[in-house]
Parts: sequence; structure tokens; C-alpha cells
Amino acid sequence: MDYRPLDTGHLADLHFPAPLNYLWDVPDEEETDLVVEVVAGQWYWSFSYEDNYVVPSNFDKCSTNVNCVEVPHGSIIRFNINALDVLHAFYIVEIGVKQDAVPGIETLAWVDTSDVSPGEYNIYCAEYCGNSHSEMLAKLYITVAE
Ligand SMILES: [Cu+2]
Repeated sequence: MDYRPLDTGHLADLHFPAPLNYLWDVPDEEETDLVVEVVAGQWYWSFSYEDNYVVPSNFDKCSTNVNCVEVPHGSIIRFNINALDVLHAFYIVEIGVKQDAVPGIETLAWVDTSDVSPGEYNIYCAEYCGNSHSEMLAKLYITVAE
């Protein structure tokens, strides 16, 4: 039998798909431009900015913080995710970010909005959470701040 040792030179050529970066390449506090608190409940998402955030004057996409959040383009956004009742999962489909929302445990997800175009993105719940699970649909607006 032909025996060929593992050519470790090729290990350096391994490339991971970009979304996997989200698993370990977590920005620290100084790199984060904005923290958004996310609360999942049956059956909605609610969002709030960190206390000292000055909301840009042209942010007008959300009339409520329920199922709607607007964040600046060109920024590293950290989502601190909590669940009120049962398991949910925060899933920004087009950006490829998904994170469990767990009662009693804060989880986190983050997005560098420099990597995506300004516009409207869907946030789904990706964990079955009861009767109206399929209605847990929120909008993420990424806007160039003025
Ligand atoms: Cu759900």
C-alpha cells in the first residue's frame, strides 16, 4: 500500500466560511461601536440601544422598538440577547448570523455592518417557541448615519 504522510503545508490553505468567524472572533468592548440589547419573548423581539447612544437624526425607520431596530452602517454592532420565557433563536438570515436566546443566560451575536449593504434585513426566530413562532419576524435596518 502506498503510504503518504499528511502534507501539513496545505493546512495553512484551509479557509473557513466567513460566518464561522462569528463563533470566535468576538469584538471586545473597545472595538464595539454600539451595543443593542435584544429581548425575545412569545412572540416578538424587542430592542434597546445602550444607554449613552446618541441616535443619529436621520434614523426614522422604526416607530417602535418592538420587532424593529435601526443601526448605523460601517459599525461593529454587538447584540446582547436574552429570552423572557422559552428558547428562541435570533437569526439574521441574509447576514448569516444566528444565536440562541436562552432564558436566564445572556448570549451574544455581532455584525460588522461595513460588510453588508445599507438596507432592510429580516430577523427571524429560528427555534420553535410555540403557537406564533412563525410570526416572530423583526426588521433590521442598516442606515448610513448623518
Ligand atoms: Cu420561535
